[in-house]
Amino acid sequence: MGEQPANLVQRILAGERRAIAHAISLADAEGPGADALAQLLAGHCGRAHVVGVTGPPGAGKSTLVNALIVELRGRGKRIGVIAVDPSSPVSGGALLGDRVRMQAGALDDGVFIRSLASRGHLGGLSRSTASAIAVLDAGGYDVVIVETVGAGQSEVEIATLATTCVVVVPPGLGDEVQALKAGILEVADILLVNKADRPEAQRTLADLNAMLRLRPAHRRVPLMSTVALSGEGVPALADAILGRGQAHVPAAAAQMV
Ligand SMILES: Nc1nc2c(ncn2[C@@H]2O[C@H](COP(=O)(O)OP(=O)(O)O)[C@@H](O)[C@H]2O)c(=O)[nH]1
Ligand SMILES: [Mg+2]
Repeated sequence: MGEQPANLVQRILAGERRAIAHAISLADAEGPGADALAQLLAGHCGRAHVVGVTGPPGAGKSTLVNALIVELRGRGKRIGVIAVDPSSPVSGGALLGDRVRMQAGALDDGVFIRSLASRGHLGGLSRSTASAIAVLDAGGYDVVIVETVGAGQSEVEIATLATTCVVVVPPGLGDEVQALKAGILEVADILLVNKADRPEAQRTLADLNAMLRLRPAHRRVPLMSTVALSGEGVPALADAILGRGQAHVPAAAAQMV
């Protein structure tokens, strides 16, 4: 890798952006250096709150992640983002440009965004995603957000990696909610209807609410709504996410690397 892994790890722990970027590239390439690095990093992980954001294409996940970055930066959190969906890249808040530009200095230092190609099995999170989470965790990012396209298996995988899994449901899914529900209910820590500005959103919220009420009380998860485009509902979502604290240490992140 052109540098001793132990040295690279020291630079990651010091929060050096170039070292973090390099380490994620190594992990992504799954080359010879990746395993050694992963082993060295494993002991420095488990501090970050890993937030999975999953759901069907077009639900507004990337837009929501942008809005969450702005909200969480405003609360002084350092944010790492891994987007396993190169089709709609997370921009770091371009959609909420003015608010972000006002804190551009802080943004540069406190936000690290990286897209990874989704490889391996269909829609799946690759092993390199777990490694990238570990790098950002060790690099001192308080919240690591992972955007993945919900496609069955990847939802289950993100649930094993994430402290908090937010399943984003677009309005108007109708019958599709029926099909989705088994999968999403198993993995969701927070169920979120985005695009709440759309008239069909009320119906979708009611459907999901009815579905949740059939569950035993201890298996009901919060049902929330947002307009990611305007930021409406995002502070409440951030409260709900952060309120879960370190619900569990994502040991899988350390083990899978
Ligand atoms: N009306 C409305 N459109 C939204 C909202 N959030 C995202 N969108 C739009 O939905 C489309 C898909 O958004 P994107 O974030 O790329 O979805 P992703 O595929 O789930 O990441 C884009 O055109 C967004 O501008 C919202 O809250 N309301
Ligand atoms: Mg996206």
